[in-house]
Amino acid sequence: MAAQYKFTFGPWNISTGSDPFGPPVRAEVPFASKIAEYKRLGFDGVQFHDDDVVPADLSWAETEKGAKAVKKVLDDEGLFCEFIAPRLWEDHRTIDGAYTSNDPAERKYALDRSKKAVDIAHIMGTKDIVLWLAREGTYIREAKCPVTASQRVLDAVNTLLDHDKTIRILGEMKPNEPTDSAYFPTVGHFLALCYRTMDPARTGVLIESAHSILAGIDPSEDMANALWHNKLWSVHLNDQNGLKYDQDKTFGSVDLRRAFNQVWVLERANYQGCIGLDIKAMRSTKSEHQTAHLSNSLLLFKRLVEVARSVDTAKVEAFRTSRNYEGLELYIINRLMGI
Ligand code: 3MF
Ligand code: MG
Repeated sequence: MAAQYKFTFGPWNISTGSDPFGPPVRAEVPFASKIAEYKRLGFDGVQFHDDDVVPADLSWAETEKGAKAVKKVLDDEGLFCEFIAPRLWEDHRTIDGAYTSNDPAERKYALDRSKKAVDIAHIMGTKDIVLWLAREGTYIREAKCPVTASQRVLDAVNTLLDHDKTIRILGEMKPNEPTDSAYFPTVGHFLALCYRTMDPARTGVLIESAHSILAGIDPSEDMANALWHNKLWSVHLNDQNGLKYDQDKTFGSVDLRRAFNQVWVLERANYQGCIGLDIKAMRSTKSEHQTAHLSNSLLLFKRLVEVARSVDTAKVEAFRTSRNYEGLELYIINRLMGI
């Protein structure tokens, strides 16, 4: 079943378990061993940051050589690269943000590095560039001009669209963390930006469940609206227990109904993008179970697809016609409980 879906995750989803309050609890897994896990776990493709492929700031000759070597590893494993995301939040030159830093030299670094990420994507055989605007925001309102910041993000997107006329830009929006207040905090904000770019047809979104929840929006609502715009080009499915730090929990593990709603919307709208996961193992997880959060999420997604396909649409229509949403709710919950 679900043969039409392609499943992906990023190598950062197999992690050491370190958090802001404690050191690693699992050994670092070498890149080659992570790649070897994908097919075994039932995945088809890999999401990359630019520096997951090759370390940042190498010469172009070294970057090209390194990227070609990683592409060969993927080809040998029968995997594809879903997207490249410039990791603009770990460098000392992006402490105050990247495209929206107050320092022109730092803004230039961010743009140069992003263009290089586009060139890496070209070698890796993908047209999709994901922009998670991690540090494009502030801790206090007065630190940067927020109106200028909006223009700077638009200028950056246009610069990349112009740099390579074949790429697509996918904004991955998140309202906070690491900054207190992010520019373009929601999917809706970025969709509005898409229409102001030099090529709206090449700008869209990747929606992460937890990010929408942190913004107080049901992820299935965000997904449905982006699908209506024909701009939902990828997803990061996961789950989130209330308004706290970004948890990246196993898909469906907190709120099965909310997870089902996302699957329902994707299924009914004939979503064509990849099913990407962005999920962290619990810190307490032992090394021998360090990929269970990925296989469990995949299993839960597939089971929810089965539930969505088992729903009798004639029954749903009858409930709608008679405005019997109490009955419809019980019908859906019964399907989820296998009744
Ligand atoms: C942060 C995220 C990021 C992005 C990744 C690819 C580290 O909340 O979701 O994960 O998904 O950078 O865009
Ligand atoms: Mg994500």
